[in-house]
Amino acid sequence: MGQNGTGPKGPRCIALVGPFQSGKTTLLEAILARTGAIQRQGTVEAGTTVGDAGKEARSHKMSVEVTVATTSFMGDSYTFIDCPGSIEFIHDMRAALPAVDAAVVVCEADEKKVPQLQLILRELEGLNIPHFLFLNKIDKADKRVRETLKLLQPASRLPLLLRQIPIWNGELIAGFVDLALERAFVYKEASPSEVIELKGQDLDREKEARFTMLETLADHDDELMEQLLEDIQPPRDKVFDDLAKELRERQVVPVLLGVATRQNGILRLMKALRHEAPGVAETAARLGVKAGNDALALVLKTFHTAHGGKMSIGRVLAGQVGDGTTFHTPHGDAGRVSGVFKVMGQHFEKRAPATAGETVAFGKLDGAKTGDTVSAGKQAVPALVEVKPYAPVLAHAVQAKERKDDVKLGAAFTKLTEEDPSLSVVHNAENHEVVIWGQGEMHLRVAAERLSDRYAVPVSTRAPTVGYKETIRKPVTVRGRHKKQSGGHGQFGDTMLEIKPLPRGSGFKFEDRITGGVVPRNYIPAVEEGVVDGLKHGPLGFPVVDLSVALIDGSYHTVDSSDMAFHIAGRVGMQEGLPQCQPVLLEPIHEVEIVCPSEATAKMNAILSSRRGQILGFDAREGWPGWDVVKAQMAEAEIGDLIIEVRSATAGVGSFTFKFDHMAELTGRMADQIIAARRAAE
Ligand SMILES: Nc1nc2c(ncn2[C@@H]2O[C@H](COP(=O)(O)OP(=O)(O)OP(=O)(O)O)[C@@H](O)[C@H]2O)c(=O)[nH]1
Ligand SMILES: [Mg+2]
Repeated sequence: MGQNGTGPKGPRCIALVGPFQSGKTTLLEAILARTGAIQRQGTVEAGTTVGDAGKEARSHKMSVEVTVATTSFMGDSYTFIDCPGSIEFIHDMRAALPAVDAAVVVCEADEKKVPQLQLILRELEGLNIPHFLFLNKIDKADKRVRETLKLLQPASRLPLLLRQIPIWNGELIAGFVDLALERAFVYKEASPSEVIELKGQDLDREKEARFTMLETLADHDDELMEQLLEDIQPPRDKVFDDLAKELRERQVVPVLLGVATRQNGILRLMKALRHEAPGVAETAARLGVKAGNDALALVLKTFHTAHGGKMSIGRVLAGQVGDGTTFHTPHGDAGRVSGVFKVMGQHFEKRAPATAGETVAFGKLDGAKTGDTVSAGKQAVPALVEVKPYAPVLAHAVQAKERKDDVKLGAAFTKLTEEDPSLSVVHNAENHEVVIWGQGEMHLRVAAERLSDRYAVPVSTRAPTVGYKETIRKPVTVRGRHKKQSGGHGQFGDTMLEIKPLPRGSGFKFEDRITGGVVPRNYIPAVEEGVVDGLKHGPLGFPVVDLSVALIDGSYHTVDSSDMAFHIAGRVGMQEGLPQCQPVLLEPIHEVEIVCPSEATAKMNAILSSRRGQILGFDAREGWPGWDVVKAQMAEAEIGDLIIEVRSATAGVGSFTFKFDHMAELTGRMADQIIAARRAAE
């Protein structure tokens, strides 16, 4: 039985989330070591952690995908989902969150990371996921915890509830007082903290902080409020019950302290999770799962492992999943489970069937994707959640280093985007470029590394081609003629074309103004095709748009004329006519909406101006106090690597969306350079 009367609630699934580099992977390591799942605590520096075991994470010393690890504590199983902190990899966290019972938000006393914290708390608040704050790295604390909380509070919509206060030894934090337990602990490295007795000033501070905690709890508990007003000490069990209730009802965010590298505060965190975090029944209810016996699971991540084939990590929300369970997804069949595995980072260990609450890997299940709802009943259960990836912000053109790998590359793209739906691949039919879109520079770099390492297709990347086009400014009437006399059958086609500019955005129009059958009707489609052919590559090197071409005259030969001859005649007419029409370059202009913390808004304006941006205005971001939206029109060429500047000016949290608006003429030196570069490339 727990200290608040609630007992173990079976297997739990807990997400470790938080700003970039706050210590999530280290915390997972500390938890695994503390609960005996691993012998020794590894470090991120030495590359010995259970998390970040993939080649890309190790080499960049940061998490680039979720790590899942299961341990047990006081007889219950706990699966932790260590999520990457970088906003570029946030989709992995967003896809995993719906299935968890609670989240531990690992953060630091760092003002610069407050917007990131806010971003993550927003996700949790939106999904109604109970969460704790774990204030990590307090070995480096340079301010009072209460000041830190003041700093962090604006990031959270819910009140932060400090439930531990530090015991200072000079400039260092030596331990903590648990305000609910009313007990003081002195940290011991890698072993349980030692209980001590509080005296003097420390005791006074404890009383005051405890009172503040109770006051916050009393905001949602009238009985407790009365007790406080009448100066009655509430029973300890009542305080624990309130803590659990208000966490689960998402009225407060309890704050715990610790040092992940030294395993300080780990046991208290585990006990808080054990006693206060909801179990799978509540989570299933939150997701709207209907009670039933058929197996149902949420796939939080799929991996294509080097040896074991595909693995789908799933939280079982109902029923039992064993070898041979056949799953369906709302969009078709997911396949048969071939092996159920306990997950420890990149290590998978075959195990017995999994029951509701457990988080395991399902072998094979080829049809499952990250985020899928999979069910084993006769009829597929509709998707419990749909996590749409954020719009991509950066693109690279990708090419297999060796031609022979082209087919393999296509298959690798499929696996890559299945594992990480925040990556997308677009084939540009116009120039045959294959472009991969993602959430930032590191995201795309890791994607390219994965193609090379995980899928054995070495690739090269470069900036994608900007969608330049060209148009004309002057009308012209031109003759397009094709005549060939070679031996027997000749070729003859003769056309007179009137080429005229059209307003921006009109595209292309073809008009047949032939009278008297000077060009027989059946050849006219061939002329049009030839003209269209001639538009593919204008005199400046780009597709030609916004013009009309009328076939006004021509002649034919009863024997030598053919579709082919008229097709060529039409194309020749365009090739001769267009250069006389004062061709001009067109560049795509997009409407861009940047979101950023307000203190970065001035910087955004400067960035936009330096990139030929036309600022349309800025506004407060709706529903996001302390954030702005800046709107601008910008040339596609300038948007290319815009995200890199936006991120660096906003401590990683700024982002943008964009939408094509119009094509605009570009003249002068810049245009000359683009045209020259195009010629050089051809
Ligand atoms: N001093 C101190 N350093 C810590 C503590 N916890 C983690 N670190 C260090 O902080 C750095 C980042 O730790 P990680 O565990 O990789 O952080 P993370 O949150 O997983 O990082 P991402 O997943 O990339 O966002 C490493 O250098 C850790 O050694 C701590 O409690 N105290
Ligand atoms: Mg990490």
